[in-house]
Amino acid sequence: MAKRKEIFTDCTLCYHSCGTQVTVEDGRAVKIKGLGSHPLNKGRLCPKGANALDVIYSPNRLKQPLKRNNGGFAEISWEQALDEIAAKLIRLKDDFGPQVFGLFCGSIGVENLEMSTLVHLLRSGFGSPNFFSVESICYRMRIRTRQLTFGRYPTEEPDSNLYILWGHNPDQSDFPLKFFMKKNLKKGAKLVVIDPKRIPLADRADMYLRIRPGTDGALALALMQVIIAEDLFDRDFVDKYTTGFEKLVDHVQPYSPEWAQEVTWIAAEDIRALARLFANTKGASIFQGTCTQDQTANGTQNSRAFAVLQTITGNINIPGGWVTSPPPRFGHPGYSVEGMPLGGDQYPLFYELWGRKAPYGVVTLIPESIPEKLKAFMVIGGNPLISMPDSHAFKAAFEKLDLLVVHDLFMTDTARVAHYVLPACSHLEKWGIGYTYNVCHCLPYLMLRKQCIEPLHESWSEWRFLTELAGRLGLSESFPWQTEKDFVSFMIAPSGFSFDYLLNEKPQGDYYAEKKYTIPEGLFRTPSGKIEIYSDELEKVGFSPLPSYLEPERGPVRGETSFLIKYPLILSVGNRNLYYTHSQHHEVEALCKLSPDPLAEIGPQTAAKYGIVDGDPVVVETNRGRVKMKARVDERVAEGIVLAPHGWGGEANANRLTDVACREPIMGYPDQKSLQCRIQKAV
Ligand SMILES: Nc1nc2c(c(=O)[nH]1)N[C@H]1C(S)=C(S)[C@@H](COP(=O)(O)OP(=O)(O)OC[C@H]3O[C@@H](n4cnc5c(=O)[nH]c(N)nc54)[C@H](O)[C@@H]3O)O[C@H]1N2
Ligand SMILES: Nc1nc2c(c(=O)[nH]1)N[C@H]1C(S)=C(S)[C@@H](COP(=O)(O)OP(=O)(O)OC[C@H]3O[C@@H](n4cnc5c(=O)[nH]c(N)nc54)[C@H](O)[C@@H]3O)O[C@H]1N2
Ligand code: SF4
Ligand SMILES: [Mo]
Repeated sequence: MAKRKEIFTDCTLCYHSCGTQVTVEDGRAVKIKGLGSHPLNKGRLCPKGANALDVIYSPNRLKQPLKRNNGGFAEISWEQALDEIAAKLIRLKDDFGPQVFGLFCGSIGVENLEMSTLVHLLRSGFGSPNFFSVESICYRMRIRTRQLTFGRYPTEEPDSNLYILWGHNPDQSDFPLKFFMKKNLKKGAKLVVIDPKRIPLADRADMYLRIRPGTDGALALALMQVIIAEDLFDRDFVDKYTTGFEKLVDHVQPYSPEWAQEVTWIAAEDIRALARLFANTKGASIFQGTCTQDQTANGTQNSRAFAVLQTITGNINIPGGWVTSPPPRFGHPGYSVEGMPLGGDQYPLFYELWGRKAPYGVVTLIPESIPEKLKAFMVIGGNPLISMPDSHAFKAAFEKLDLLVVHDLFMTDTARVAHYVLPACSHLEKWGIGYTYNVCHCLPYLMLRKQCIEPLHESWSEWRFLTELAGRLGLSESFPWQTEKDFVSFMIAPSGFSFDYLLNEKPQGDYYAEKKYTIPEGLFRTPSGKIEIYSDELEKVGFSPLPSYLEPERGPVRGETSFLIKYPLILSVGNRNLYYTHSQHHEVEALCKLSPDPLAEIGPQTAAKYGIVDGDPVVVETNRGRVKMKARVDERVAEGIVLAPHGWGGEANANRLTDVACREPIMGYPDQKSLQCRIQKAV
């Protein structure tokens, strides 16, 4: 009789970490379904999660270590790969110092806590400060900025009375939030959508504001202006918990709705109406695009403005607002952050706040740093040649490396230019931690990620790979755990749960903390102990201490005339697609059938102007390159803009269009949401 087990674990095919139930028969996972008792997804799975077994058992999985030779790859043993990689790293360290070794984790790595912890251990043991991740392209900016304002990181509650989807489209990117919204909208919650595309959710919204990409900061300033001018702010809250409000009052005077109308394309009356709705709703929340608002010229200041709006409307630590529930506490193996990562001097606020140094380099600086500053690079759970801005610049730089190592499940575009490609375990093949305290879901919930099946082929987990490599580099002391389970137990311990408790008593996971809506003394860990509407820290590094607005560098206002004539359309790259996570899952047939083409979306008038009809093959071009996609002509999309998805490979890789040199000035993020392009029918 077949040996059958039902295992509760999480899905890591995107960062939401939904709960799943996996049926394992004779050592093979045969079925996966949503875990009913998990508070985030409550038994549901998105199409990616539902097809997870096709990812795990894909015939395209990497099967054994590969070494580049004569333009191709040869299969080698793990031992040979590790010996050669270690020897090369030691030589480079002897010749040039440890800092020439850069390490990169993708999105799976940021939220995949044990993966990034292990990578940090290797980095710091080796002596390099140069850890990179999607942290300098994704939502670290919002974390930093909320820390700056509140001294901690409050997040959006999934149950809200007013959802302001500000460049965030849960239908595609936030599967769990969709269901919270559905439930609350039925109960009478209100919905506002601020987006250059009238996304389907906007059809049932109380207000839809069609905004010019990259101008969100201007809208935010005008909202503040109205809320203050019409005396709609929460005076008690402001008096009790904030500093700098008086300066804000003077500061926002010039930013009238009429001014913002010119900048944003949104009617002044709509701006007034939204200000009133927001200020008059308790339990309202800005659901800030998870990277939309960061990857733009005004990124840091956008996030600051949202934090200030939540504050002056009194929507902090009340049900439905932004809430400061405690982040999970995990074991910290005590790795050092010595030496400054790339960009620490150029973008000091990204690197350091109140003496606390962040172990992240700035990814936009990677291409220009190779080969002088970086000579060896390791990519674990990421695909930067597709996911990072300016693929041409990244590829040209990676080709100059003395050593590039990729640890992945698949032969990615990045792996193709590597010297060594190492097969990685999927999440069902290793132990780990799944937690649910992230972007838009303030749910302090923790689950043990269980090893459900033995590693397939010759794939190794990060723990095994990095422990073995560390041994060869003389860094065994940094990796003291005998087994992966020991390591995960160590990581879990400070949460208050033991490994055994989460394995045997609460396999479905458990709340590690209680949410509290109070504001006790000392909650806001800023220097003033208050919410800092006026930020001395921003002032110290030479930027506006109050929320401000900067036009996109390449946009219609600041761009040079000749450039704008050549590239007349606004380009925003990176709208999410429910069926894929970035460059992943394109090998799953069922998903490809549901979403077969990379679609460049344009409005009907724009299409007509360039002689394009729906379904035409088109070329989109910027100053950095060109891509081929299929036109999607849709009246939902504002005229004069092109929305292009990222994550597709080859000729449809939209990061051929983005520019590593076009950066947000405070934290160095790439502008991917407000570039300029042209579009034409492909011949
Ligand atoms: N299926 C799937 N889900 C994912 C991911 C994935 O790859 N696939 N990636 C995950 C990750 S890592 C992240 S960071 C998040 C990203 O999540 P978000 O950044 O929230 O991205 P989207 O939900 O795609 O929403 C972007 C919306 O913003 C609009 N938009 C574009 N430019 C602008 C602008 O300048 N201003 C405004 N107001 N709106 C604009 C777009 O039209 C679109 O409707 O998604 C996560 N979820
Ligand atoms: N133009 C544009 N570009 C963007 C964005 C945008 O909005 N516009 N969004 C950006 C954002 S917010 C993000 S977060 C990044 C994401 O950037 P990345 O994280 O680099 O993108 P992915 O394609 O998800 O790459 C993850 C890789 O990890 C591998 N992998 C999966 N699981 C494991 C595992 O357990 N172990 C190992 N070793 N490997 C594993 C996958 O096979 C895949 O190759 O993309 C960014 N790129
Ligand atoms: S949203 Fe989908 S891919 Fe992401 S964790 Fe949940 S089921 Fe998995
Ligand atoms: Mo992201």
